[in-house]
Amino acid sequence: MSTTNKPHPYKHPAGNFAALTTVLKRLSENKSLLTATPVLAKLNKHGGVDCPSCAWPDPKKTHFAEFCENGAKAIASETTKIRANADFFRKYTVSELYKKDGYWLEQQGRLTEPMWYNAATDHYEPISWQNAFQKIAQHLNKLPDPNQALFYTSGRASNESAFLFQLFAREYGTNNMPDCSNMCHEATSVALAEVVGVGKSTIELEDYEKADTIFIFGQNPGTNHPRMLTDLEKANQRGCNIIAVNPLKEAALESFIHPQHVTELLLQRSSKIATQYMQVHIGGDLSLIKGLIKYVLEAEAKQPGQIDREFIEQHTVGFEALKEDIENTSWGEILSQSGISREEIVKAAQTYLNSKNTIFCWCMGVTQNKHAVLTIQYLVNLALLKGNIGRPGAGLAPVRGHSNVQGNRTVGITDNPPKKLLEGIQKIFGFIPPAQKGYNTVEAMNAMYEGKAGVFIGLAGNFISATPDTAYSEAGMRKCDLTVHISTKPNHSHFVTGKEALILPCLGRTEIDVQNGISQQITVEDSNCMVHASEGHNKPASEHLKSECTIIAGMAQATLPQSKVSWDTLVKDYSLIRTKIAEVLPEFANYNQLIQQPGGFYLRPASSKRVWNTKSGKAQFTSGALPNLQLQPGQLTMATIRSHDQFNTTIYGLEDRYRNIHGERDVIFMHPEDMEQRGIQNFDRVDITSYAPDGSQRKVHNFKVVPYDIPKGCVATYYPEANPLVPVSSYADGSMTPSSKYVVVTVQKTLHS
Ligand SMILES: Nc1nc2c(c(=O)[nH]1)N[C@H]1C(S)=C(S)[C@@H](COP(=O)(O)OP(=O)(O)OC[C@H]3O[C@@H](n4cnc5c(=O)[nH]c(N)nc54)[C@H](O)[C@@H]3O)O[C@H]1N2
Ligand SMILES: Nc1nc2c(c(=O)[nH]1)N[C@H]1C(S)=C(S)[C@@H](COP(=O)(O)OP(=O)(O)OC[C@H]3O[C@@H](n4cnc5c(=O)[nH]c(N)nc54)[C@H](O)[C@@H]3O)O[C@H]1N2
Ligand code: SF4
Ligand SMILES: [Mo]
Repeated sequence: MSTTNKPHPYKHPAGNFAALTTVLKRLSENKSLLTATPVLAKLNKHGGVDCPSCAWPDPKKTHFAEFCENGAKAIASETTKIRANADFFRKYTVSELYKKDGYWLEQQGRLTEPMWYNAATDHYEPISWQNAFQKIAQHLNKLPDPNQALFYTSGRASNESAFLFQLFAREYGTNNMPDCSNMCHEATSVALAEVVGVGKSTIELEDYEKADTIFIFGQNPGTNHPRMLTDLEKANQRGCNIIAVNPLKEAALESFIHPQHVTELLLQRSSKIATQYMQVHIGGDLSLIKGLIKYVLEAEAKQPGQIDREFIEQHTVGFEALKEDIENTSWGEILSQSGISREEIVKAAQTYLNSKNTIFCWCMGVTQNKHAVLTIQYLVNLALLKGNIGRPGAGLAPVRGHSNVQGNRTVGITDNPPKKLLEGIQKIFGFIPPAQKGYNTVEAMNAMYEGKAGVFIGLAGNFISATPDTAYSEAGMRKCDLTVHISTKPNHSHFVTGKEALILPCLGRTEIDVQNGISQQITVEDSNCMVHASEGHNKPASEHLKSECTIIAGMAQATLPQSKVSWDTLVKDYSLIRTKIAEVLPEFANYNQLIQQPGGFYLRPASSKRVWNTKSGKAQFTSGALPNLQLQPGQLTMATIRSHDQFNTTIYGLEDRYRNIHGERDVIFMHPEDMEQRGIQNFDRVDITSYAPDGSQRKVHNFKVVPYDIPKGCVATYYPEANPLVPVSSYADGSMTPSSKYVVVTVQKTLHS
C-alpha cells in the first residue's frame, strides 16, 4: 500500500459529543432553537410529531428524548425562522437559482406563498391559490389523454394526503404515479411479493431483542437510521452476533457512544456494533449470499439436521432447484465476485448455523443494483433454510427510508394498482378507476423526454435531484407544459421549469393544521408496519400555507367539477379521510380508534404469520445465475451514497463526520492502490466518466480523491452530485430501480488549463 495515500479513518466512536454539538450548530444556523425545542421534546411520542426523517420505528416505551442527531436536524430545518418569500423570488431569476447547489437552497428557509413562473421575466411571482388551482385544471383538462399527466409522490407525504392524491389521479384517469419508492425499496417490494407474498418487513422492533444474529446488508444506520444503533448496541451487549456486509468501512457500524447516555459520554465508554465486517465488492452480495448458502448446504450434507427440514417441507417450494443451482455455483466464482475470502464466508455461515433466531436487514446497498431483485430473493433463500420467518427474533427486515414511504404504497400510491384497491375505490367512490399500468419513475422520465407528458405534479420530493441521469431528467421536465411542486422549501426541481410552473407551499409536519376550527392529525406507517398518528403544534411558517390535503382537494375540485368525491367534507375533518381509507382497504378497520392508543397499531403482514400469498401458496425458494460483472481494464464500480449531513437531496451541511470529510461534497472515495495505479495523489482532482449498458458515456468534472478503506476496484461518490453519471437505462431487472449503487466508471486526473 502507498505510504502517501493512506486512508484517514474516523478514530472516534459514532454518536458521542459531536452529535450534540452538530445539533446545536444546525439549530443556530436555522435560528430555530425556540421553535424546534418544543417539537423535539415530544418527537416520536404519543400526541407529538412523528419524526419526518427516516422510517425507523418507535419503541413501545418511549424515553425522555426519543430522537437522534439526524431527526433533530430535520426538525431544525423545518422549524427554521428563515423565509424564502416573495422578496427572495424577486431578488433572483430562475436561471440564477438553477445554478445554486442544494446546500445553498436549503439555507433559504421556508416557502411562504404560492408562486407562478413567469417565463417573460424569468422570475417566480406570487399567485393566488384559486388562480393556481385554475391553471392546473386548465392544463390537465387540455391534455388529449389523462396518461399525459404525472403524479409523483415522495415518502414525506402522510397516509391522508397520499390517499387523496391517488384518488385525484385515478378519478382524473391515470395510474401514472411514479414515486420515490421506485428509486428505493422497489426491488424489495417486487422480490418479496413473489416469494413470500408481501413486500414488507416481517418483524417488529422487539424482535431485535430476541435475535441471536443480525445481518446488515448494504446499510449505513449510523447516518441513515441512527436510532437503530441503540438497538444494535443493546443486541451486541447481550451477545448477539452482528454481521455487517458493506464495501465501505462505516465508522458507525464499528463502535458507538450513545449521545444521550451521560455516563457513556462522560466515561467515553463506547460499544462495539459489528462482530464481523465483510467488505464485499460493490454488486457482490449475491455471490456472497450464494457462498453462505453453499456452506450451509455442505454442512447439512455432512451432518444432517442443521437446516429446518420440517419448515422447508411444510412451507416452501423450490428447494431442490436451489440446491442444484448452488451445486453448480463454484467457490471460485463466489470468491472472485464477492471479494470475500472463503474463511470469512465460512465464519459467517457457521455463525448463522449456530444461531436459533436470525434477522436479515438490508437497504440501498442491495436494492439499487441491476440484480437487486434476485439478491433479495437469495437473502430470503438463506432465511428459509432455517425457517427464519414468522417467529420471534427472526425475520426479514428491509429498512425503509422516508418516514412514510411504506404507508404511501399501502394506501394506493402505485403505478401498478392491485385489483382489490381498484375494486375498493369503485365501490366506495362510485367511479371506475383506470386499470392499465401507469408509469414508474424511469418510465415517467422517458415519457417526459419523449414529449409524451404534458403536466407533472409533485407531492413533496425533489424529482430532478433524486432521479438518475440529471441532464436527461432536466431535459424531460423542461418539455412539460406545466410543472407543479407541493413543497416546504426551495429545491432544484423548482428551477427546472416546464413552459409554466407553480410552487405550492404547504404546512410541514411540525405545524398545527387547523381545519374547521379543529387541529388535525395525520398518520404514517413505519418500517415495521406500525401505523401511528402525528400532530403538529407549531405556528405555521406563513399564514398563506395550506395543508397537503387541502391543496390536493383544491386541485381536484378545480379539475373535476363533477367529481364523485366530497373533497370539501373530507378535508374539513381528516378522520373522515381515514374512514374512507378503511372502507377501501379493510386492513385499516377501526383506523380512527386504533391510532388513539400509544404507538398506534400493527398492520401485520400475512408473511409474518407464515401465511404465504404467493402463486403457489407457499414461500418460494428462488434460483438464478450470477450476473457477469466483468469490467474492461481500468474500469471501476461506483456506488452513490449519502453523507451524514443530508436527507436525500436536502443538504443540511457539508460535513460527513464519520468519513472525515469536511466542507465539501464533490469527492470520490478510492482505494490507495487504485489511486497509485493511476498516478493519483491524495486530494488530486479527477474527472469521472460512466459507461451505460447502451454504450453511451457521461462525465462529471473536478471531484476530489479521498483515499478510503474500500475494496480495490470500487469507488464511492455522494448522491445527488454524482447523479449525472447514473444512466437512466441502467436499472434493476424486474423492478426498474435505478442502479445507483452500481455504475461502471473510469477516473482521469482533471487537466487544468
Ligand atoms: N440522515 C439521513 N437519513 C436517511 C436518509 C438520508 O439521506 N439522510 N435517506 C432515507 C432514505 S429515503 C433511505 S432509502 C435510507 C437509505 O439508507 P442507506 O441504504 O443506509 O443509505 P446509502 O448511503 O444510500 O447506502 C447504504 C450503504 O450501502 C453501501 N453499499 C454501496 N454499494 C453496496 C453494495 O454493492 N453492497 C453492499 N452490501 N453495500 C453497498 C454503502 O457503502 C453505504 O454504507 O435512509 C433514510 N434515512
Ligand atoms: N444516485 C442516487 N440517487 C438516488 C438515491 C441514491 O442512493 N443514489 N436514493 C434514492 C432514494 S432511496 C430516494 S427515497 C429518492 C428521494 O427522492 P425524493 O423523495 O424525491 O427527494 P427528497 O430529497 O426526499 O425530497 C425533498 C423535498 O421534499 C420537500 N418536502 C420536505 N418536507 C415536506 C413535506 O412535509 N411536505 C411536502 N409537500 N414537501 C416536503 C422539500 O421541498 C424537499 O426539497 O432519491 C433516490 N435517488
Ligand atoms: S432514527 Fe430516524 S425516525 Fe428516529 S429520530 Fe432518527 S431520523 Fe428520526
Ligand atoms: Mo429511499
